[in-house]
Amino acid sequence: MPTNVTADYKKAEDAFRKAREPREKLECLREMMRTIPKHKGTEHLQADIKSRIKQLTEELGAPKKGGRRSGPSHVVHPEGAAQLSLVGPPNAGKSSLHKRLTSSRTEIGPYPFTTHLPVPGMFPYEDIHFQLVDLPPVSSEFMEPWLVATLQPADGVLLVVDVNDPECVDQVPALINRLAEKKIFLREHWPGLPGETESPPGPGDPFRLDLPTLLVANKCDLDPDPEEVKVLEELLGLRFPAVTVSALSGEGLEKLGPFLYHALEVVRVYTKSPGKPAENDKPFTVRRGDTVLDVAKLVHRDVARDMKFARIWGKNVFDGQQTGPEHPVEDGDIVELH
Ligand SMILES: Nc1nc2c(ncn2[C@@H]2O[C@H](COP(=O)(O)OP(=O)(O)OP(=O)(O)O)[C@@H](O)[C@H]2O)c(=O)[nH]1
Ligand SMILES: [Mg+2]
Repeated sequence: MPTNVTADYKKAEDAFRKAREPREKLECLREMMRTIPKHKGTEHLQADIKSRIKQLTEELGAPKKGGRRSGPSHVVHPEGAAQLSLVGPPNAGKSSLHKRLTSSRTEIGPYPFTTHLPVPGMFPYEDIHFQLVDLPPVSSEFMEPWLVATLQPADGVLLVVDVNDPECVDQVPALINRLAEKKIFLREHWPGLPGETESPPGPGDPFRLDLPTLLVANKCDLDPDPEEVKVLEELLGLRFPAVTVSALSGEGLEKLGPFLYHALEVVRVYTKSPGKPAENDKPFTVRRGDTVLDVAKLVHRDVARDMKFARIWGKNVFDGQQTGPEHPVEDGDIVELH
């Protein structure tokens, strides 16, 4: 990362890191390209930004000069409390899990490489949803080139393996390496779990992507030894949090929702209008540390812009307490935006 960049460039890069929406990311990339000092020291970065702009423009389906786009979009617009990608070797049961958890119609097959395109689906947990994206497999021989773009909006990865398959000892490291070559790093640390982040925060390569990862040991109906996944991790020197499940019998799947909810530090906020009861059925979801303003942004851009103050009912406030936009919200808070 060249140090002699301008404040404007740094600002654009910060915005890029924070942006979740693919479209917003594209705007930030364009701003990075506009503001980057054009000299020898930034040539690499300029090339990197350009190729990302090209890739994302194509993925977002901006029509080409000829009028039609080249193929289906591979970028899934994030929805719900968080977006989790199902990554794994061929035939591990990613699609079976997706179907079971989200009631999607993703294709399942007894042979490898059944899934060819990303398939989104919503996985309900209590009164919220997590978005699960079913993906084609990653193997030592092949990874879809667009997968890199598809993974960008993800908040985390469910690394699905079939521990009964002896090949997974080779498949998992191969998959981790393939992704790492594309600057995508599967991480053991989740924000809501104890432990240190492995990559130091602060400036670095704007295009590296660190994804908190849960190891999902599938097909436990075939070998119900709960130690199997520990043996695998031991063997491979991995320390991902892990769950043992069966997409077939449903065993162990009840652990997924609570895990994601805690590990991602999801905070549910219910909004209400003055003089009316709270809308208790459909919370807005943010993350620990997020503020009243972040909630307002989810309600509507104009609401966020025009908001003066809020009244809050919840655990850490007295009933109807008046707060400013920067007040951090707590899970279960009821917020009235003014
Ligand atoms: N016994 C058992 N079989 C399973 C389980 N989950 C998936 N399978 C079977 O494993 C095979 C592959 O399942 P898929 O869900 O298509 O696997 P995938 O990981 O999506 O495969 P690709 O799309 O090719 O990467 C199918 O025959 C499934 O029926 C499970 O929990 N237990
Ligand atoms: Mg599949």
